[in-house]
Parts: sequence; structure tokens; C-alpha cells
Amino acid sequence: MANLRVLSGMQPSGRLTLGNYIGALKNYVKLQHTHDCYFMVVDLHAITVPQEPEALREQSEAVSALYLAAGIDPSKATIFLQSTVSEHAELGWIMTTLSYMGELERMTQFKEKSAGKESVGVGLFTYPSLMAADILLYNADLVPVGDDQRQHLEITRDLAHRFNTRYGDMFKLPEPYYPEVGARIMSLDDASKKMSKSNPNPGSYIAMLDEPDVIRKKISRAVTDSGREVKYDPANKPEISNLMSIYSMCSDLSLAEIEARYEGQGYGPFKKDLAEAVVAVLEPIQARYREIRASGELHDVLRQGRERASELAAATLKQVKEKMGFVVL
Ligand code: AQP
Repeated sequence: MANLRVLSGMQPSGRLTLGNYIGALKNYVKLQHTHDCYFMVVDLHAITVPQEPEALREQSEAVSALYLAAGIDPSKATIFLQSTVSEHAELGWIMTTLSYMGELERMTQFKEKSAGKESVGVGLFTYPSLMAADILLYNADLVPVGDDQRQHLEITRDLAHRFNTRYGDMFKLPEPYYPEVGARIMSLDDASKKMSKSNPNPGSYIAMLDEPDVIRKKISRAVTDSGREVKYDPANKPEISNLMSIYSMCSDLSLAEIEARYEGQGYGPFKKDLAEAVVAVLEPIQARYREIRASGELHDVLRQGRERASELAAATLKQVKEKMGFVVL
């Protein structure tokens, strides 16, 4: 198992949410013990929508520090910033030239993020091609992601296969790795939308760095379905089912155990306990986060990560260029 490689990343496009944690980061922490892991902060992806320079810098450092605070150990896993390994942009371009307009037009994320906008950046459209490059540069076996990335993983596999067919065997076809529960955590104000860090309404998400009292308030105000039964039924009770998934992932309780515990009690006690379960998970992470930011160790970790990542990335890109017929000097 130790030689199976894992690659994943998060955009510094806002403050990481509980959705990012449950859907992906929690699995990063788990996989570092059994796999050869590379976790990036995908700042080149973040600029596919406009970012303020100061905010981008701060959020990139915040996401990196949250990786560490959540439990990623830099002596076990490689943590780095995507923009510091320039091979991402270069293979990204190559993957863009292999991509078809039609397949990129079908991407739900592109449709959602471009809906109603007068001008849409080309980078938002070619986002999946860059993501494919991120994964293929490391020839990753496994990609821990939330369910919203399903389509992008499929395109990555298609592009890998297309490259192999055209130029000869080069890339593995990476497999997605989803959490059993909570692969898609929904918004607190609308269970038809996923919880997103770039949602303009902060009440729609729990940020990993929200103060405990803010977390309590957000959960007490979370929209719930009519009725009072705590029952896991995503089709008919999407809001309460979403809160139950969060509860299950922030405790040792299964969905069935949660149903049994709150039978006949209504939503009030359930929401109160849920808030405490979330606080219990996030508070220690927040304390470690503050220590890491104060210690000044972050840039050293990221520099070391860049060195390790660059080594693999440069070797892959060289092979790719040779296969494609570039003159490699
Ligand atoms: N609501 C979610 N439930 C479960 N997993 C989620 N992820 C994101 N939202 C949820 C997973 O978190 C990882 C990092 O996501 P990303 O930063 O690459 O971008 P995203 O998927 O577009 O996440 P956001 O929070 O919605 O960011 P913005 O608002 O900037 O677009 C991914 O593995 C993702 O699946």
C-alpha cells in the first residue's frame, strides 16, 4: 500500500468549510498513514475567478496551516502550493490542447459558476484540464475528493487515456476516493446547493475557523424540513439528512444511532448536540492553527514540499514532452 500515490488539493478561494473538511481533508489525514501523499493548495485554480492579491496570499497560507492543524504531518505527506511548481501550468496547457470543447461544456461546476455572468474567464472553462494535469503530474493512484469533483475526475481519466492512446503508455488512470458519509455536505440555508466557501452568505456554511459561538448560532439557524422527526431521508427530508450526515462525521455515531437517540424528541435537542459535536471537532484544530500561524514554520514546510513535489513533476513533464515530440535539451 505504501507505494500507492495520493494527490489532492483545495482552492484558497475563501475560508475552508466543514464541507471541505468532511468531504476531503479528513480523508487526507487518514490516507497519509498508508499512502505516499501529495496535498496542494491550488492557488492557480483559485484565480479562475477574480481574487484580491492580499486575500489570495492570506487564504493560501490559511489553507496550508489548516492542512497542518487538521493533522497532516509534513514528515509523512508533502504539502505545497501549486503555483510554486511551475510544471502544473505547463502540463495544464498540454492537457488543455488535448481537451474538447464539448466535454468541458458539460461540466456542472462550469455551468454553475458561469450562470448569469456577463463575462466568464476562459480559465474557469479550462479548469478541469489543469486539474487533470495536477493529478497526472504525480501519476496518482487515488484522489480523495468530495462528490462535486466526480465529473472532473472522469475527465482526468479520459485525458490520461487519450494521451496514452495517442503517444504511448504514460499515465495511470486515477481512482476517486470519497467518504462513506458526507461526500456532499449541503448549504445550511438551502439543501439543494452544496456548502461552498465562496458563497456570499456566511450563514450558509460553517468555516473551519468560525468561533464556537458562531458555529452554535449558525446551526441553530440552519433551515430544517417541516415536521419534527430526526430521520435520514435525503429525498424527502434533505435538510435534516444533511445535518445528520454532519453529525455522523463529527461523532462516532452512525445515522441509525442518531435516529434512535433523537426519536420523539424533535429538532431542538438534536441541533444543540450537533453544534457541540462540531465544536468538539473544530476547536482543537483551531487551537493548533493559531500555534502554527504564530510559529512561523509554515514557509519552511511549503518550501520543503515544493522541493519534493518538483522532483516528481519535472521527471513526468520531461517524459511527456519526449513522447509528444518536443525537442528536450
Ligand atoms: N460541500 C461539500 N461537501 C463535501 N466535499 C466538498 N468539497 C467542497 N465542498 C464540499 C471538497 O473539498 C475539496 C476542496 O474543494 P475545492 O477548494 O477544490 O473547491 P470546490 O469543490 O469548488 O469547493 P468549494 O468550497 O465549493 O469552493 P469554491 O466555493 O471556491 O468553489 C474538494 O475535494 C471538494 O470535493
